[in-house]
Amino acid sequence: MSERVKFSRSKGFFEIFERRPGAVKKNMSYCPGCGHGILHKLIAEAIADFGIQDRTTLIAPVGCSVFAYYYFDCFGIQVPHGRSAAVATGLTRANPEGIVIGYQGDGDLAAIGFNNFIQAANRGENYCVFFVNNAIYGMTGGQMAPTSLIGQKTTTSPYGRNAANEGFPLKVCEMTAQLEAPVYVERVALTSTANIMKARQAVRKAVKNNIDKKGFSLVEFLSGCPVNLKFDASQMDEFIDKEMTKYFPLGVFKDESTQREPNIRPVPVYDTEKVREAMFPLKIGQGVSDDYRCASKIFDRELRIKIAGFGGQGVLSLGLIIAAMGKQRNFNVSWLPSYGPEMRGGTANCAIIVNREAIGSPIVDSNCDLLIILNKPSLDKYVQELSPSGILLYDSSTIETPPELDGGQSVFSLDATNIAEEFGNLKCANSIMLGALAAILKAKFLDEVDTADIDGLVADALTECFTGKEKIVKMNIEAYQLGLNKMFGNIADV
Ligand SMILES: Cc1ncc(C[n+]2csc(CCOP(=O)(O)OP(=O)(O)O)c2C)c(N)n1
Ligand code: SF4
Ligand SMILES: [Mg+2]
Repeated sequence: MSERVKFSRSKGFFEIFERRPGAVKKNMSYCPGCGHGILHKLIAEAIADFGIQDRTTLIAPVGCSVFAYYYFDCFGIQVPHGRSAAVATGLTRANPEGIVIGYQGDGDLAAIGFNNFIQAANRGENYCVFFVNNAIYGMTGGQMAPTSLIGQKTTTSPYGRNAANEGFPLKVCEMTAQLEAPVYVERVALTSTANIMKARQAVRKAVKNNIDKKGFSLVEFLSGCPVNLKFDASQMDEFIDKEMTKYFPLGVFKDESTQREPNIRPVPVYDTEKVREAMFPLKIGQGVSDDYRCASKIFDRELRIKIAGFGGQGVLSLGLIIAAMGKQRNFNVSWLPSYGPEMRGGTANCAIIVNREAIGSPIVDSNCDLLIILNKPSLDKYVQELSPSGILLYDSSTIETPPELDGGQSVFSLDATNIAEEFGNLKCANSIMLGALAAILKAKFLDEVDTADIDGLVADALTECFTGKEKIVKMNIEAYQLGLNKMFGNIADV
């Protein structure tokens, strides 16, 4: 006997569910009587009928519908529990021509993902959410959901949900409809044929809104989970129609679909040059090519730097400038400030790591390659962290006695605070120290190319750190030059 297929499945589904592991490739994974299968069919039909398969992405949640992408013949993405709205936002913003369907259960949407969901609704993101309210956590074996009814027994509310203990079931449609942005909010039920036909219309309306860029649409589906609620299929429908609808009334809560104009957002920028311009403001001095990487030996391995002084001496901003220099030359950098009581008169410090490879930890508490110290308490506290081959640079206007070191470290000093005072701005002591550091690097550690590059690089980093503050940038470049020249003088004297 030959097999004749009278009704084939919608074109919105794959013919064969090849992505399903194992031998079963024709059936879905849902239990008999489950609402997910019915809703899948309505969505698949709508996608096929609107002819949008090639530009639709269905976001599968965590929950029983986690494998929705096995079935729908469109783009599919499976996201962490509750993160549907965040991913939908990225998808719709990055590709405004795409159709995005967020498919979520009550645990996924109304518990772990509620903030993501409500914020996306409030922003009027252009996508549609299909919310399966089966009043239970189906996948994990029947725990109480935010939408479980008062009195409903679940594995985590064995005596029945009690408003005094667990609060009231969340009315997601009612809450969403209160917001300005959403265009369409409706609750339907996946029970009788008449209800399913209404649900079908609701699916289509939401998808059409998405096609027309009308903004955020939500359809809530009262849906069966006969396995966890311990009903047969007809008892399940009766429970939904008689009990659930008492608390979750069906109907349209908001529909401005016809009044709304398309919601057109600014076109996203993919131009890498524009992104670079936005991240790195206009450069002063000589730029270098994008892929330039410092070739001097000193950059062959991770550089671990600590800067310390009194709060207010510009310790943290000096660290930021050095980190910006590394960033501008395509290094990985970390900058870890230490705040707290130290900002009120004690020692403030920051750690900077510059590395061609990934940085494991931003903490510098040993093996420090470069220690820049602006006051005596910091010297006492951090000098033991210097590596045996490290460089110590300290401010001799605040530290009178040079430290005694027993290893092969290099020690340099400059009376930066005094110089800053003469210069007319004490706040510039940090840039004077930066000049001193550049002089040391140029004289002892950098090759010719890096030596020629560093002044321009400092200017670029200052411009980045003080965006839009041209006078401050100019003043700090002058202070840097002053420190550089004085330090060169000191090194030459030695
Ligand atoms: C971060 C995280 N927390 C918890 C879980 C466990 N978990 C998996 S599914 C689920 C609830 C699913 O319920 P619902 O969203 O209502 O979907 P249903 O299965 O009922 O369709 C939970 C809590 C998880 N997978 N990930
Ligand atoms: S456990 Fe419930 S929600 Fe999950 S597939 Fe079965 S009936 Fe559907
Ligand atoms: Mg559920």
